[in-house]
Amino acid sequence: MSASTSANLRHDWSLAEVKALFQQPFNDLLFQAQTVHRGHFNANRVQVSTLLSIKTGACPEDCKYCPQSGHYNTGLEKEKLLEVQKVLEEAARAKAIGSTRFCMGAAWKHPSAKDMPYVLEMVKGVKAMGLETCMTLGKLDQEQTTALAQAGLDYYNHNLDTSPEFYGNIITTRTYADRLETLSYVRDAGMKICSGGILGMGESLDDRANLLIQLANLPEHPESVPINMLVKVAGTPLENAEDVDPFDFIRMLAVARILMPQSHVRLSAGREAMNEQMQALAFFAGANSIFYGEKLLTTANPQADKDMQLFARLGIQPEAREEHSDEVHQAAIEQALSVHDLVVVNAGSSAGSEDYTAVVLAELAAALRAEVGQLRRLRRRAAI
Ligand code: SAM
Ligand code: DTB
Ligand code: SF4
Repeated sequence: MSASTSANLRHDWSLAEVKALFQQPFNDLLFQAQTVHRGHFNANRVQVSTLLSIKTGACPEDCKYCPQSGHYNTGLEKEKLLEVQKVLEEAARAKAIGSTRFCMGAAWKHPSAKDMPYVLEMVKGVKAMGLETCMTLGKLDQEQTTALAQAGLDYYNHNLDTSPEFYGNIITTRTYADRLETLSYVRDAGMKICSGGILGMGESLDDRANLLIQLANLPEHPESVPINMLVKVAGTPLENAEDVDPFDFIRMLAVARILMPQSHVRLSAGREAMNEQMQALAFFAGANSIFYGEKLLTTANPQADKDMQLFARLGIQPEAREEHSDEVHQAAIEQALSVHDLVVVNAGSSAGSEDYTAVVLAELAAALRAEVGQLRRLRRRAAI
């Protein structure tokens, strides 16, 4: 397959074709995936997103993999919807460690009318910080989808999780058709789709292939395709599920890359159980996105500095944030001014050879000292 233009994107994959990709010798599959990858992306850049659970636990759905389902006893402390300010603080932390997208997840069947205004405030606030915004809140209706898009939501995450055939073994409280409907609302509202699945729930090769076929045969490929390795949580029905063969997990990433050449394929949950060699192989297979920061929603993720050390050893650079319009900068400054007395705007250039931050801050401090001195003199004069 040629790996150059979007005209080559296919939406008509058959099970036989996709299984043939999976069943190639490992090196042939990886070579093909890496070739496709290089045709569409800089192979040494990886996008980094940070997750935050904005509403944890007591979910009415019965997803057998999920520590947040109220149907199972996983010992998780349930929490109410976080306050907007707290979410913005966490987003600022994510930005400070170099994340470019902030993904907010809620353990809901769907958002309620009561919660929507807060959720929309979160989107606006995070967007104003210059971060890409992503939410995963369960099923949406059309009105909610439009409201999220208007608030500035960039991505909506809603996973198909597995094949339509295997789905009923994992979830009974929400249908596959419901998930496809939510995805179509998200697309119609002009947002980007993040949708993928989980390996390690006892699914067959056909199920893995059929999940990827469902995603690739959508009218447009999801821009982001998270491939999760099941995190086995005690108390869930899948706590003792059989391990996935690491090479089969890499094969899944490689086939996702070949089927959806322009999408970001995310090496998603489960990295705590993967060694660095396996993660390097995942990037070679075409994964070019990760969740970054020490926590996923409720379970552990590698420490941020460990990830940066791995990137450095592999010569990988985190993907830069997208360029933003003047309006976005303006909104970010206004948002900062609404909570702080003093906002320092430091313009820089990625093309520069030196970091002038310290010089700019020193000059600003001198200017502020002069200003304060002048104010004091004026006050003294007024008092005489
Ligand atoms: N409640 C919303 C929903 O399900 O649409 C959003 C949050 S939910 C936790 C998001 C996704 O996380 C799930 O669709 C699933 O793919 C993934 N996930 C949840 N628990 C997981 C686990 N133990 N291991 C791997 N992935 C998991
Ligand atoms: C996705 O595909 N994986 C993320 C995100 N989308 C929302 C969630 C992983 C959750 C892992 C279990 C937990 O931490 O609760
Ligand atoms: Fe609820 Fe989402 Fe977990 Fe399913 S995956 S139980 S919908 S939080």
